[in-house]
Amino acid sequence: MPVLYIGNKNYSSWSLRPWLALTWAGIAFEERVIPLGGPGYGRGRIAEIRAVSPTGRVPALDLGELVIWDSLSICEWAAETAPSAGLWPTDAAARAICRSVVCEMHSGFGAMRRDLSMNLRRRTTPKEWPNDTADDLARVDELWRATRARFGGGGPFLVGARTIADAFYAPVVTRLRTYGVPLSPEAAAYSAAVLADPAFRAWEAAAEAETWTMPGIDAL
Ligand SMILES: N[C@@H](CCC(=O)N[C@@H](CS)C(=O)NCC(=O)O)C(=O)O
Repeated sequence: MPVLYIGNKNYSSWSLRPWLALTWAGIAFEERVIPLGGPGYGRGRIAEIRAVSPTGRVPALDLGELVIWDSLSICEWAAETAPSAGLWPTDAAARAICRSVVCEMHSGFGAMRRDLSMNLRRRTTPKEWPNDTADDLARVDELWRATRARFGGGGPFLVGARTIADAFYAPVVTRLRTYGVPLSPEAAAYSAAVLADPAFRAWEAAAEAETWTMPGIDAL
């Protein structure tokens, strides 16, 4: 059975994405959590992770004959392994937009990721963000509104039904909740749909039960 190596569920945003995609696709897998933090963290030098992932980072999916690293590659493998699961939309235009918004997340939003670390258990009050972070947050709201307005007629997710795009923005939904970021009504409705998803709720319950803490992130 494939083994998905992930970080702490409270903190590891990159791990949540393929975990959702595999779960939504109904692919059986075993998960193994490796705690983040400690010596080598942030440099891909945690020894326990380096033993299972060539980058020293999670997520990594061990298929026995090969290891797939990187959140997006694992989601792509899930889409190819379970083509009928609809992890990418069948409509070509919706699929192209899903890939655009996934790539935008995978390669961008650096300021938001710097200032609003994923921390599922935490709640803070709204505050003023640096300009680059505020720009990222405004772009997220705009991206969700525009995608839903054009493609979201068939359901509550970005292009209606759940896709890899929703897996990629699920950690962002939790960040906006953690840090009390004000949302447009459309973005708030989209967030509520993600937060109500049964697979997401299972991950969240496990995160709440974890006892590891990363004090640096809790101080942000
Ligand atoms: N581009 C990678 C990023 C993976 C990543 O940065 N993972 C973090 C945890 S969320 C990690 O393993 N950090 C350990 C380290 O940096 O030492 C992906 O999409 O999978």
